[in-house]
Amino acid sequence: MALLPILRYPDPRLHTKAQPVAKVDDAIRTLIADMAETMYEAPGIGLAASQVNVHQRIVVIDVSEDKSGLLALINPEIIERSGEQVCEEGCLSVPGIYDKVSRAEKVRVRALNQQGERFEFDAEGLLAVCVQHELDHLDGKVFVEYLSALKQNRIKGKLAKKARITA
Ligand code: GNR
Ligand code: NI
Repeated sequence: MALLPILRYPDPRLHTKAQPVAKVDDAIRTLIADMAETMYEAPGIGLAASQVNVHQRIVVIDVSEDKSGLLALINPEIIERSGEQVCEEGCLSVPGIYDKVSRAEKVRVRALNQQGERFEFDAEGLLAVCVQHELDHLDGKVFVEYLSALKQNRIKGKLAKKARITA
């Protein structure tokens, strides 16, 4: 097991479009275990491979309170969406910044599991938000891009200042 470094916005590598996983093998399963460890340690409720500079379509999610609900999704797709909800979002790649984003209330997701088998599930509420947030990462999109240009510039300024202090 290993903790992986998380890219910080506005790192341009966060805008890379991830490629589909061609074969679910031990290297992919090891990456998923390391991503889960990194997510729990952060702590966060989701992590996309893009955030650890691996540009393959893999995400881990756990919205449970006791680490009992790990979901690993390979090549995930949203095949149905309905309704609307506004949630205060945060992101491990944009530490300390929280703002409201409007998303679908319910989604149906199709993905491969760690055995390479296709499965589908319905998500709503926070799980649906997290799925949409993570799939955006795989397409190179960070939640702050839904905010106004003014807010995005303020966030870039804040994070740059923080990076200078921590460096
Ligand atoms: O830990 C996280 N919390 C969160 C809260 C509201 C909406 C989305 C998220 S995802 C985030 C982890 C992360 O950055 N995943 O990409
Ligand atoms: Ni995120």
